[in-house]
Amino acid sequence: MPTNLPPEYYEAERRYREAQSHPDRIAALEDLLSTIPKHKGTDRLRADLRGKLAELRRSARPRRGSRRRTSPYSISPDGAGQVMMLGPPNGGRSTLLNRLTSAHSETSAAPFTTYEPIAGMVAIEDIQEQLIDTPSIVSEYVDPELLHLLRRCDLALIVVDLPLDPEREIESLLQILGDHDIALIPPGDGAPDKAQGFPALVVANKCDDPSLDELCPLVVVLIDDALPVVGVSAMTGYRLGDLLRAILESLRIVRVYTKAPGREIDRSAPFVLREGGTVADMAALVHRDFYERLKTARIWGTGVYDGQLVGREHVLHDGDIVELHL
Ligand SMILES: Nc1nc2c(ncn2[C@@H]2O[C@H](COP(=O)(O)OP(=O)(O)OP(=O)(O)O)[C@@H](O)[C@H]2O)c(=O)[nH]1
Ligand SMILES: [Mg+2]
Repeated sequence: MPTNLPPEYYEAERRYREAQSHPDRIAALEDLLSTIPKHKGTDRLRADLRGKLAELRRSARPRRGSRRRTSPYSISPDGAGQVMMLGPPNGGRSTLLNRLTSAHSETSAAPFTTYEPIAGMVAIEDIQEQLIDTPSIVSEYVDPELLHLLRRCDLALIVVDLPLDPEREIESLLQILGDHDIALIPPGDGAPDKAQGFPALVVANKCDDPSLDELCPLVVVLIDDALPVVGVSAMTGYRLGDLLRAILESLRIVRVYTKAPGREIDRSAPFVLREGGTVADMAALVHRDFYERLKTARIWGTGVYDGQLVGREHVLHDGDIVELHL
């Protein structure tokens, strides 16, 4: 037990011990945490208490239907890609989720409002991708399940508070993830090699006033060009369109449209492949039979003449139109 704790700590600790109900215990533990000064000597104590708080919040969730508890982190992938927002408390992740999707996540000026992940779907041009809001990441405690979910995602959005201290927030987050062997890298060309690092964009939020835009290049310099930065305002909607385009580009997906011989192109819902995907990969998305029986395809699009006949291994490009021939 660190010796230099303030008197409020002992008072809050007493209230915590005496709390009778589950919600009271959670509230008292939150109070208790806020009384502890942040320094090396209190790291262990804060980590223990944050772990306890996470456990209390988890067990406070209502159990629906079956008695078996499924983790809120077991989110099934949906849409063309999974994008996970990460960040320190109060960056505005939940406000962004609410703004961009029809999902709802509670927001507040108080930190640590979000205590479990919440997913929603965002429409970007003609595709949908999954956007996940998460509890904030602080050095004292990182839920291992959050890191598992991150590893299964395609892209991370590091959401920081632009007017506050974005470079410190980014550096601290990189440090915390680094401590868990996760390096973030700019979304590069081609399919990401997750052994090299995890593709990420920085979202500098609360850029409510366009004059704050000037701060974004500064952030880029301060973080050594390590990750691309997009300045947005979840509150006013400023540059959210740019953010969606950046997400789409970073996901490195290829949208392909089908056409039956002699028919119109079906532009209603593209087939989505990863960059480098072939005609055979696309046939597999249509139907297993197509994948097995496909011989050739006609393509309209990039690097081919209109209606060019290609084989199964032909690599497709974004916007290509494909007529499969069995
Ligand atoms: N001025 C301004 N305030 C914002 C913006 N986005 C969010 N906020 C405010 O910032 C506070 C925190 O927003 P949240 O969306 O709850 O932040 P969060 O990152 O989900 O925070 P936790 O879940 O508590 O870690 C709220 O008071 C929001 O109204 C923004 O673009 N501009
Ligand atoms: Mg939140």
